[in-house]
Amino acid sequence: MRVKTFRAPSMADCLSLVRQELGKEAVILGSQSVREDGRTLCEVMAALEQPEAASPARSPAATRSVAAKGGNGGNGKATAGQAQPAPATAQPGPSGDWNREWGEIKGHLLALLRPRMDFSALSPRQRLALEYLEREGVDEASVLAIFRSIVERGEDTVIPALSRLVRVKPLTPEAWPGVAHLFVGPSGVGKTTILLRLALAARAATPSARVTVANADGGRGKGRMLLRHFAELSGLDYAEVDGPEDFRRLLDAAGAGEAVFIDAPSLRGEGAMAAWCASMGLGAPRNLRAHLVLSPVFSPAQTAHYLRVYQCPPLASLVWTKLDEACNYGSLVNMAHASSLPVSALAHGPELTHGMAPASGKAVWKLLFKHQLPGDYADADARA
Ligand SMILES: Nc1nc2c(ncn2[C@@H]2O[C@H](COP(=O)(O)OP(=O)(O)O)[C@@H](O)[C@H]2O)c(=O)[nH]1
Ligand SMILES: [Mg+2]
Repeated sequence: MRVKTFRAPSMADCLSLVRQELGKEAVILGSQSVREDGRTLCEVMAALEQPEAASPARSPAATRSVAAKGGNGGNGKATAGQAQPAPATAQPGPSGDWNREWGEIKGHLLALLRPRMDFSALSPRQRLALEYLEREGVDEASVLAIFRSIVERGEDTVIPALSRLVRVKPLTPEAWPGVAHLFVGPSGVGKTTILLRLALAARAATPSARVTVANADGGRGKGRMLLRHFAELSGLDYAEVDGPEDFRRLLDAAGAGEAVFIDAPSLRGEGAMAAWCASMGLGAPRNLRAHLVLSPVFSPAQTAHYLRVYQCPPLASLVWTKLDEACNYGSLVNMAHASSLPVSALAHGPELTHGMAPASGKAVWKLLFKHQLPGDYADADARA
């Protein structure tokens, strides 16, 4: 989609600029009055669905404006009817700056939509809840999604809209039957720890079942040693995964009922995990599910970046760790919205024997609204 803002002294002038530049198919996203050099201008944001085949020499700016009669504040460059660039690029570039430009487009759209998010359409309790979520670091796009969801359905409370946005799928054998689990995410976030916790939980739940922990982290010594050591101490099977053949074997074992948990390497660069999956023969794996392990202590920019690094075909859920070290939990909502993935597990301490709970709606709400960690109350209460 190509998005541009246009400025002119009147709405009619603006629309004629839009037609001239984007054609009859252009969609008007919004309009507002703006002050420029002491003059009031009309600003229209318009979009064209069809991407341009080969755009002409790309201008560094995408806001076109028609200066009001009488010039543009004395520099004499712009006159009525003449397009004048202003600093607001919104046309996607050919390569890696797509994400930055999409961020800008979203910023423009949200700025336009924000005035339409009229909190007076909500009940006082809903308003308080949304204002609270904003203070908790829930971003504008997510608040807007919740607001629209409530208003469209005329609901009385906030929780149903939040539940549609932040879905949960507990990381238990019942909810994920016959699949192997791959834990992906940045170094130090707690992948090996959560994997071992889950393996120990699987062992405790069914002592007769075979439970395998596997290291796919190539040459990384420390995580591998930790895994191997704990596997030996706890009677878990241990495996090294170096290529497609090893993965095939493990996936077959998982399909046959074995509990399989695999530690993935930390990677760098957007798209890196998808490339790694392809190199391991995991382009479209039948029964492998990857879980992106993140912590709310990361900044929003970092969390969004990790989603781009670790996006891959088997990615199926988000696991949140180090909840005990965070001061708010808005990122759980933001990432649920950005990724459309359910939350599957919540980790809240470094100990292996406890400090992890399969996700439940109630556990997420308690965290978000009361800052209560899953370990602060009985498990049964979290699942209620
Ligand atoms: N406070 C806290 N520490 C954690 C949590 N999960 C893991 N850790 C600690 O974080 C460090 C890195 O964990 P590790 O599992 O090795 O991370 P990995 O590099 O992603 O595999 C270890 O010292 C863990 O004990 C958690 O939920 N809370
Ligand atoms: Mg590790």
